[in-house]
Order: sequence, then C-alpha cells, then structure tokens
Amino acid sequence: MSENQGFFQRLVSGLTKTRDHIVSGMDSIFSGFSQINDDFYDELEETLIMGDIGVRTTMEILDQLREKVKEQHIKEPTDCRELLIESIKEQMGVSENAYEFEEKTSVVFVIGVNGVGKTTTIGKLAGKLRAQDKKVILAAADTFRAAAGEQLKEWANRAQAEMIGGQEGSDPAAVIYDAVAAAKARHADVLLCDTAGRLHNKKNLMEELKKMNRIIDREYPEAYRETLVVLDATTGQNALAQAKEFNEVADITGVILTKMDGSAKGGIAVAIQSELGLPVKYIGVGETIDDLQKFDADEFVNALFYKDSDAD
Ligand SMILES: Nc1nc2c(ncn2[C@@H]2O[C@H](COP(=O)(O)OP(=O)(O)O)[C@@H](O)[C@H]2O)c(=O)[nH]1
Ligand SMILES: [Mg+2]
Repeated sequence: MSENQGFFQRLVSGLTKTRDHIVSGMDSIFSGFSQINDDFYDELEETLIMGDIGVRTTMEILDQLREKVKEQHIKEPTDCRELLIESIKEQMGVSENAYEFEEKTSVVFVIGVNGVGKTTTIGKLAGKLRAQDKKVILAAADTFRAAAGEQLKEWANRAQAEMIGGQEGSDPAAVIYDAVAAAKARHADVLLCDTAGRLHNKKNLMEELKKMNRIIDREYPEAYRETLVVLDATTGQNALAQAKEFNEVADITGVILTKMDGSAKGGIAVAIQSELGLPVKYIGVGETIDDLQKFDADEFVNALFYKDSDAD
C-alpha cells in the first residue's frame, strides 16, 4: 500500500461520520434536483455548512461553482459534483515548503489551548523525525502543571529523544533558553517546544509566548522557524477562533488538526486553509505514536467526497 493510499484509507475510515453525512447529503441533492436553481444551491450551502466548512468558505465555493456552471453551460445537477469538488480543492492550496523544517536545523514552536493535543502531537512528531534518524530535542516549556512535563518525558522515552525541562512553576522562557543551548551544543536537527495552553489568564499566556519567541529569535537566529498551532478538529468553528487569537501573538506557519479519528467534521480543514490562509500540515488520527499524518488537501477532499467504489 502506498503512503497515499494509506492516508486515504485511514481518512475514509476515520471520517466515516462526516463523510457519510456529506456524501449522502450531496448525493441526494445531486440526484434529487432535476434542474440547477436557487433551491439546489441553498441545499448545497446547508450541507457544506453542516460539514463545518464555515459560512464564508461555503459562499466562496458556491460562487465559484455558479461561475463554472455558467461558463460551461452545465444543465444537469449531477454534473455539478465534480465541479464542486474542484472548487473545494481550489480553496486549499498549500505552499511547497510546508515540510522544509524536517530537513533543516529547526525550532518548532507548538502552541494551542489546553487539551487540544499539543504534547501528544509533539511525541508523534518526535517519533516521525527519529524514524528519519534526526537528532531531536524536546523542550518541556509547559511548566504550569508537573504532569505536563512527565507526560512529555514519556513521549521522549517512547520516541527516544532527549528532553529538557524545568520544575513545576518555573519560568517557561528559561526552559526554552536551556533547550536552545542544548540543541546548539549537541547539534540537534530539530528542537520541538511544548508550551502551556493556559496560564493564570489569557494575557499572561500570550505575553509568555511572545517572550519565548523572542528568546529563540535572539539565541538561535540561524535556526529555521516553524510555529504550529494545534487545534482539536472536533471543536469545529471554535478551532477557527482559537487559531485567529494565536495568530495575533505568533507568526503561525501551519496548523495541526488533531482528533480527526473522532466525531470531527472534516470541513474544518477546508475552513482553516481558506479563511485563515494557514496550511494544515498534519492531522492526528489517534493516540499512538504512529497516528500523525501529513496532510494532503487533494486526498483529503477526495476522502470526504468520494464513495468507496470511487477510490478503487
Ligand atoms: N483520538 C485522539 N486523541 C488525541 C489525539 N491527539 C491527542 N489526543 C488526546 O487528547 C488528550 C489531550 O492531549 P494532550 O497532548 O495532553 O493535549 P495538550 O493539553 O494540548 O498538550 C489526550 O488524552 C490525548 O491522548 C488524536 O489525534 N486523536
Ligand atoms: Mg500538554
């Protein structure tokens, strides 16, 4: 099985709920209408929004569809299916250098609210990089709870990576400072930084993140930088709001969408790329070290819309 097929199959089974909903919703619209009219577009709109694609993105997708229908003189609703899928894919372009950090000496700063899956994702990412024989260091800069450091330590052991941490309640910026020093001294390929999702208040958290960023800028200017915001896909449109907030304090370079194996409505991946202009780089599809996948927008949209028979 090629990696792409694996990705597709996994998504297909992971996204069963959303997929069944979107696919059957779409198909009943395409077959239920005998002509392309306002009602037809209204129903498509409703189905897309229900799938978490978001209002704005849905509008853009449908505008494109309308244009294509006009240009190509399409008359049959069923002929819109491919055009619709095409329009959705067009909302999701990802830049070519999305995974450059894996090949460079880099610092990956991982942010996001509590419980979205930051620590788990760092563990998985460390595992992936170690499998490529990279030297990986983890920075346990979530010093807010002792359990957070212990949890990351377990992942470090699992992935066979080194971890730099601090005492509970210690200054997370100091942990970052130490971790950068260690990464430089030991010629690490990638430094992965775990952060807290909550401090005493939001202002505090945002200030702390900025401070950590400044330390990396100052102490490790030669490193390639990647700032990934982790979002829980099952929280739907809330995830979008979180990404917007974090984007105000950090230059986010990408998104990791976790819990795509649960009841997530996959449309959120489309909404993020379209509305925020941020690429989804990985998706989490479970709780084990292997459950992190590179995100391929085309494959993803195919997984959302094609029936099993189409995939053969
Ligand atoms: N099903 C599933 N669970 C996940 C995934 N990623 C993380 N989790 C779970 O989500 C919970 C919170 O994860 P954690 O990494 O501690 O979140 P953090 O607070 O952001 O560091 C844990 O129980 C993880 O096992 C995923 O992709 N799929
Ligand atoms: Mg954590």
